[in-house]
Amino acid sequence: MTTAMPVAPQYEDDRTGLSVETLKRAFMDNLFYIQGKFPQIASQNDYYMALAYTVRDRMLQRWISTAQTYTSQGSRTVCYLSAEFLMGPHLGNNLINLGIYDQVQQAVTELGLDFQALLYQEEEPGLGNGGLGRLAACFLDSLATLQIPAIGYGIRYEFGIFDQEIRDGWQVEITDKWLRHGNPWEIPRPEWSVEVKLGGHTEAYTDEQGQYRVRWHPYQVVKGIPYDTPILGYLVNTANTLRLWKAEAPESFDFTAFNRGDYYGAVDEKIISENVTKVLYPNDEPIQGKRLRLVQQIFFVSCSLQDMFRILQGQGLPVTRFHEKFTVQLNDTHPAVAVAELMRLLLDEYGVNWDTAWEITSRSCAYTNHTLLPEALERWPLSLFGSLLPRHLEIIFEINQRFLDLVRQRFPGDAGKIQRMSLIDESGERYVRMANLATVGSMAVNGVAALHTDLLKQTVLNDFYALWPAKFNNKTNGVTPRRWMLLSNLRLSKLIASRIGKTWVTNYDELQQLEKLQDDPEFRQEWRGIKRAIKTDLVGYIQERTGIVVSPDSIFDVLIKRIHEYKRQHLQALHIISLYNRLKRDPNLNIPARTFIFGGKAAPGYFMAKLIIKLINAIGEVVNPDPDIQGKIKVVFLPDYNVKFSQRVFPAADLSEQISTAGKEASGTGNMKFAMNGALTIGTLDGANVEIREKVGADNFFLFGLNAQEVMALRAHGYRPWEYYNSNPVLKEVIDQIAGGMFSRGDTSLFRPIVDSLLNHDPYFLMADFQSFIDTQERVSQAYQNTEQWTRMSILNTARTGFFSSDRSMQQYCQDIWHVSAVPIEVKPYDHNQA
Ligand code: 4GP
Repeated sequence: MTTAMPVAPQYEDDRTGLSVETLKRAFMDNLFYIQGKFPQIASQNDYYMALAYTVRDRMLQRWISTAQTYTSQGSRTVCYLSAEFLMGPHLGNNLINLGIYDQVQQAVTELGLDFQALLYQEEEPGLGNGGLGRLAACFLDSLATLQIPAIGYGIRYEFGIFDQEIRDGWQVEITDKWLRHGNPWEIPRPEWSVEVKLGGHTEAYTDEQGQYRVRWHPYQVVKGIPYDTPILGYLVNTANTLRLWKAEAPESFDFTAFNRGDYYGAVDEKIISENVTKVLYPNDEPIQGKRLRLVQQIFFVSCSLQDMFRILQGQGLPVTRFHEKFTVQLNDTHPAVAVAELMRLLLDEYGVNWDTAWEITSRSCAYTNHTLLPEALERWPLSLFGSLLPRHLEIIFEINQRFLDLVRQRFPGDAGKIQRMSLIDESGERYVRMANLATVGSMAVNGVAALHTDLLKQTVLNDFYALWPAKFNNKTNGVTPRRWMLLSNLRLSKLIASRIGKTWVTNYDELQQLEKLQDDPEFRQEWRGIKRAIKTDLVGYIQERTGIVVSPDSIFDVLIKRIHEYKRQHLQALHIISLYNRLKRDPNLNIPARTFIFGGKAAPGYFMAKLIIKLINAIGEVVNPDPDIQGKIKVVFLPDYNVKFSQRVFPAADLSEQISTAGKEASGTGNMKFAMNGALTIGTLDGANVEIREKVGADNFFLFGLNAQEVMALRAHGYRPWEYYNSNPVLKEVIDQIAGGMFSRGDTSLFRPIVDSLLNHDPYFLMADFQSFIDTQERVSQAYQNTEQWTRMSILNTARTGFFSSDRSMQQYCQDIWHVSAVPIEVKPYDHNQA
């Protein structure tokens, strides 16, 4: 019997058409056929889902055509390995990139629904902590827009970064159940599942050709299932893939246990396996001993590399051409075990010899460092590493031996160097040093801002730089203009487009053309009008979330980012108190009103960071209701900082706080988003602030504080923070007030840890930078009163931040590190009956 292929229905007009009428019909169809609902009983989430599927349907043609093209052309592909992808809500971004934002808004509105509310309904995938994960998301957007073949590989955490609530001024962590209503953007691909081995022991043997080989007998096997999400470029046909791995128990294992009659054992196995991708680890906490975290790393790395071999072989290419087909970017050290895993796959699974395997591995991998903080440099206790990855440890030993031989040859008799450069830290308990592994196994190593790369070369990786200077390069971060301008600041984007056209969205340097408008009174007025309208929106949001009433005419002075002592949120707290004291003494002080807006999560185990949140809220409690200061200061801590939230805040800021201790912030990317949206920066010479200041001009940037050299010198010569306390009455008063219980209802113990830290160690030099910060804030207040001049500076900030588009970053990676080029995609109408 022959079975005829089913014939696809012929639509009168394409079911993925873009006319408003087709969109409306598709939306109602999806509500009916996918959600199984009709309007009378549909929830807001049903409507959101119907809309999301309507949009996804319009992306699939591009997605499939992209995959077909890459397959048929065997395109060289960037594989971006990252333990975090902080994508933010997909819907709005996809509408922008498809170019159908206006039509869809119209269709939804004509159906009687609130378009903005539907956009806001999306539960964002919080699969990252902060900068590093968000950077990965911006990079994917840019790669697709530049039509570069790329796959983002990561982990599909069931629970992303916790949601934050503030109760009685304290942070409370709530589990992030982002998947509870389903995720319309992903497609599972169980047919491409792979298995990852863990634990057990290895055994050497000789194969038929007389070759020395190693077999690994694992204790446990975990199955990885890929979930794919399309990543669409802006107004191009390219739709790349974000492939996230979910862990499950392999069926074969369940069955063995089941057949033994051990039903519960089988179920246990399943639970243990599924735990692997349960939860994202918050950073800024010691990772030592977090076995599951190491399991997550090897899990997603192994899944991803095996997936690449599947693709390679699917294209009929030999494994020895791996490095020609793929370039593997390691986003920090979290995926650094890729060096050992790629070696293992080549040696043990594909029988390649050591030298060839090493050649392939070290020509495939490249490593991006994101932090100089010593406590954040990953190292795994050797015992833990060996018990989980016995074969990888053997391989790492062998890499190390060969590598140290090279070092001895180049630097004879330098035992210190050998000790520092070894992949194994032997100074006490033994550790595997992941940054050293990544550096040795990579063809390129980059920092994320000019200063950071310099410091990397001079300090943390200095020995490696001396050995391989050409390996090191800088790639200053960038952010995508699609999400951070078009989507989050549509009003400003439209104003810009009305004057210089629309091509700036992908040629960001074109924003420079705004410079000629800096003195145009009408343009300035429109510019101000937009800022004020956005601020007014935020006023409503602040009131809704916190109950605090603020004025859109005050300076919106914003500090949003992870809470960390090096980022110095508490320096701003000291500033607020000093300003409060001045106003109490002189209520008629001639300064503009300020709204101090904070947002950010603290790692759940980071005591000081959580205490800083409490301090900020405690200051607000005292200051906000005080009638003496006539509303001139308001302190707001907005809870649950995430991508969705930040899209409201960046465009509303007048002043961007980038006040980390110089030498500590690798780059920063929030600093770029603020400046693009016309906020002026007050900042130290740290991370990418240095380059932002260079680009926007020193006159349009409020610089304060010690630079990185000065910080190092002060530390080296013996820093005595209490001397600043003793000699500066303003600072002394502020510290005494915190210590004396003024913000803790008389409790002198609550904020003691902050006070003690500042007076005795002050590892982040707040005391040293205090006066400079206060003076510079005073300059900000004066500058704000000259409205025309401020507007001019704001326009110039936007006009001169073209460099900070992630399109530029990605172009540089493509040219200097990856050597890949664009592959334009042609979309052929899909013939349902041909496929
Ligand atoms: C961050 C850095 O702290 C930040 O300066 C940088 O802009 C960002 O990476 C992207 O490069 N690091 C992390 C982390 O988020 O988890 O180490």
